[in-house]
Amino acid sequence: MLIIGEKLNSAIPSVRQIIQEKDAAAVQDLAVKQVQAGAHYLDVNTAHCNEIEDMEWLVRTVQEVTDAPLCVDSTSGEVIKKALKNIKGEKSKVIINSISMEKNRLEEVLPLVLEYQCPAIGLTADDNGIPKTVEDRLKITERLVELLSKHGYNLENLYIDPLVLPLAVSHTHAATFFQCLTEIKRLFNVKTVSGLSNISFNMPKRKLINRYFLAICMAHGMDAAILDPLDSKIMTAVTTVELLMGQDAFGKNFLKAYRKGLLAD
Ligand code: THG
Repeated sequence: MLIIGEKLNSAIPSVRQIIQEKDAAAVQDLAVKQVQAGAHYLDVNTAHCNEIEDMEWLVRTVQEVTDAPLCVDSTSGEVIKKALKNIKGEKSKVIINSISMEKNRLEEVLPLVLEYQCPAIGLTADDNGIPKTVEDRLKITERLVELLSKHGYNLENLYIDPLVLPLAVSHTHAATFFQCLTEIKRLFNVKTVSGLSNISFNMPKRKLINRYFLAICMAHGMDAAILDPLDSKIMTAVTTVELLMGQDAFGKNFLKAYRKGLLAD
């Protein structure tokens, strides 16, 4: 599974502070540690700061210490454009997080996805918000898939995020999400992705819930997750589920992690 490290996000108060203070060493430490812990991509988000200027600084600062590709997390076309301008290597490796069927994203962000032919996360939302039912989320997925393929976009680069809603709001929200994962793969054969934390909002033992949620998502074929790779228990869950699902030939990765002392009980 593709791991997108979530730590460089200005929604986290301590991270917001180091971005505002332009503490390059602290940002670079978080970047390097996430990659060492197994992140394939680093999510970058400055929405809670001076979004445009701070995105430019963050992208430049992170790239000084790692070649890991970035997942640019913003609703604004201007911000994503600024991030892409400052990418050192292949711009077509950047994951654009995100597009959706919302008018502003179609006008501002979709043209960038098409121009750079980047991988992109497509949210199942439109100007009416996040639909409640599986059917309505599949309808938005269909509209996104049709629109992108009409413009010649390679659908292998599309990650649909069916948007998880809190269990505390409805006890069926996780089950709905799992159904979306299955159906998106079956009907459109595109990849899927999710952030984890929303599921446990307003519940105790959030990390515990997030971890089991991730394991069930993986069992439903989820291709990527935005998570905290510095949480050794969640990374242990990823390694163990991949082993159990037959995705780890000869248990090589599991045994390697075991020998390095990385597996938490
Ligand atoms: N889908 C898409 N993009 C997203 C999300 C999504 N971007 C933002 C968010 N959801 C994913 N990113 C974060 C970043 C940080 C935290 C949660 C989600 C967070 N971190 C705490 C910390 O690091 O201190 C706690 C981590 C933990 O408890 O494990 O809260 O859904 N497309």
